Amino acid sequence: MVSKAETHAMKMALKLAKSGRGMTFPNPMVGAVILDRDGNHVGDGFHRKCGAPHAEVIALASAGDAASGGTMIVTLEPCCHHGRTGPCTDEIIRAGISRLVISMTDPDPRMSGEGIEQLESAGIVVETGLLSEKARELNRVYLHYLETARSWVTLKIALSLDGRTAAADGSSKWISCDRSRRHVQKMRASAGAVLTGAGTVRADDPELTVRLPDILPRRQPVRIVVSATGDFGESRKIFRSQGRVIIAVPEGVVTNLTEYKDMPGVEVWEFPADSRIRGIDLTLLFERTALEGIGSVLCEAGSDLSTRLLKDELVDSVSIFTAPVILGGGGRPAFELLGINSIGNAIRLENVSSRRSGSDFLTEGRIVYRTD
Ligand code: AOF
Ligand code: ZN
Repeated sequence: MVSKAETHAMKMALKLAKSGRGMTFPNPMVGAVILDRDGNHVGDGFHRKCGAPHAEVIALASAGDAASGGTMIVTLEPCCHHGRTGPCTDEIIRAGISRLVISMTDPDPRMSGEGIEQLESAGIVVETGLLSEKARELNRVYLHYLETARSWVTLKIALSLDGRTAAADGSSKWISCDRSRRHVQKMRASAGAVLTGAGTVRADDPELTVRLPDILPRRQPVRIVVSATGDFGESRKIFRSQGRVIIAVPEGVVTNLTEYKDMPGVEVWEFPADSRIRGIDLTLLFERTALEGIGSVLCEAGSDLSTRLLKDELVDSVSIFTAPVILGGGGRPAFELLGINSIGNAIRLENVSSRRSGSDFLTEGRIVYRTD
């Protein structure tokens, strides 16, 4: 049984965990609260960034002696392994915690369910599963990485009411309203990287930076441009802007890229050329971004790249802005053919939320690919 005070404390721990957003990957966001024997809040903590002390250790330090005989409420099963830091289970036992309320178990393969076992053998009463759906949603990037070894990919699209991204001549400024565009800036600021295709770079010459003064990020997100040929036309803004820019290309086109390679902040990532596809294998790209510590990638691209991402089952969630504008059949579609011939094969979103965004609507949801 979990008390009201413990549920309240778990909500607080989840909120605390969020303070580490964008800083913890490939580790999870974790928050912990300590209540003393009488249920008073005597300590709390969260995981600030990868490599820094775990939430449990910080909470114990802030509670000091008051932790003895108390309850720890923590959003993730405490670790029992030596990673970059020592095992939290030892610290919890040493501090004399008598009860532990955990939201979700830890799928880290180094754990194999042993964290809880160790704590129980030390005589600590353990409750698991409180608000676990919330904890899993909070750590979806971490969970996804453990499952796939890839970054989480969000596809962002701005559409007219009739599902078009641009008029027949390609013009699209500005389909969505000012408020939605500001929201996109926030999405960029909290993403590990922003991804686009060379087609968009050639057509729009974008910077893809975060520009609003009130939401200046600690750092600009990495920008990634995928290209099959290394041809960016006359567009140079993205490469000349501040921050890190990655050009992802198949091996062999690098000779076209000498001009960019020497620009400050610009890197070229080469991937094996594959004659069956034009360009690179995007699965490899997202494995590499994950290895480089980029947990989530926001894709803002044209229909070619968006279609490929969906077809390759690499889109994990979508954020679609729908604006009160009609462009008609000549307008550009968001996707090319996806091989969906019947409604039964439609791609359906899960965990869908829909809300107003100025004069637009923002629909967000996950894409779960069928395994059958
Ligand atoms: C965190 N922060 O607050 C908790 C974590 O390399 P390490 O030592 O930081 O270990 C990372 C693992 O520790 C992580 O995969 C997860 O299993 C566990 N819990 N990690 O970064 C925390 N509680
Ligand atoms: Zn730990």
